[in-house]
Amino acid sequence: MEEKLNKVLEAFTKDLEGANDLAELENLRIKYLGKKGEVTSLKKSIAKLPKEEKPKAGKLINQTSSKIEESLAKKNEEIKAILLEKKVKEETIDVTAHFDKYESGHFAVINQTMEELESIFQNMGFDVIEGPEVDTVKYVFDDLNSPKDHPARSTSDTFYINEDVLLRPHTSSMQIRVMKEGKLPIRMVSAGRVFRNDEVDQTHSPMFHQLECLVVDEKVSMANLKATLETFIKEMFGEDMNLRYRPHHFPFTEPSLEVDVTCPVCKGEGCSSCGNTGWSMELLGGGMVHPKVLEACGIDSEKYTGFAFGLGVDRIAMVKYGLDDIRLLYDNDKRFIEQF
Ligand code: FA5
Repeated sequence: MEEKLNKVLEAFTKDLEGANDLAELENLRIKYLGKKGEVTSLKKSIAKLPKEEKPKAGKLINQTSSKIEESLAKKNEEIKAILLEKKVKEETIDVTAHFDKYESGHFAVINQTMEELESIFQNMGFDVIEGPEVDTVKYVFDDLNSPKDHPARSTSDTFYINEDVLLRPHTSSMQIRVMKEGKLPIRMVSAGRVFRNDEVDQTHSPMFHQLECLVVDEKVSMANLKATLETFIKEMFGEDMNLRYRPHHFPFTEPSLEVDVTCPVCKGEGCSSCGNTGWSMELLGGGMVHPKVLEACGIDSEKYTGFAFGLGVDRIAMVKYGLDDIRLLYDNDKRFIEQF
């Protein structure tokens, strides 16, 4: 029996050397220790041995089985280690390999301009506040002293949601909201989207942006309005920018004015883009707050005066960046957007 077992062990050792993967190991286990395996067959043959030889043969067979099992287990670990090493090598990340570049977005020009404007006014001591895009006829027209037959009230100019509620066509309703809070003095700006039934052209869009400015205090005068406008325009565009004031009419300011600045293309010399006037398109409207508006908001117009203006943020961006068409701001053409 001992001799037979030694031969089995010898054969197993040879087989084991040639085994290179886990499947081959399993085949070896079946070949030697399986139900019909060589060691198992010898075990079965014990029954035929003389009684006195049985214990020794049993012991030898068990020892052989254990040796085979141990060797299989050891080889199993070795093969697993080799496989793991191979896997790690194959899965190494090549940090120099090319991969698609991810582009991150940024604020649109309009939002950049709005933030720049707000920060200029903030530095001048103004509060920056936000307001609703959907507002009421009362705040947008009635309290702003707009006559019932004012053309801006018509449905052909303004987008109504119902009789009393509309998409604000200007940010001036924010004057009313702030004044009605009753905290004086007031120094505020409020920027955001506004909506008008305007035909699209080079300088008009049905959805655009305004920044409203309101100051109410004792002894506020037209000189304060001019000084504020001049400080902000020069801060935004540079010292060599001039302002042109033109008389105008708004129901909520008296007197009222409109403002243009030096043509950004020809610097005032006169060119085709400014129609040889040397001035930009109209940038803003403003004036001294009408006493009737102050009174509608519960402010004593004998004691307090104020100025207000509303500027077109889109047009400010056009002047700042030399854009000849407002549609560039809304077309989302990457060639344009990526320049900012
Ligand atoms: C107003 O909207 C007044 N609420 C401004 C105001 C405020 C006056 C406070 C007095 C006191 P106006 O309709 O002119 O005014 O518009 C103001 C600015 O918005 C214009 O100067 C222009 O820069 C811009 N704007 C007007 N319509 C459009 C449009 N369709 N597309 C782009 N910008 C526009």
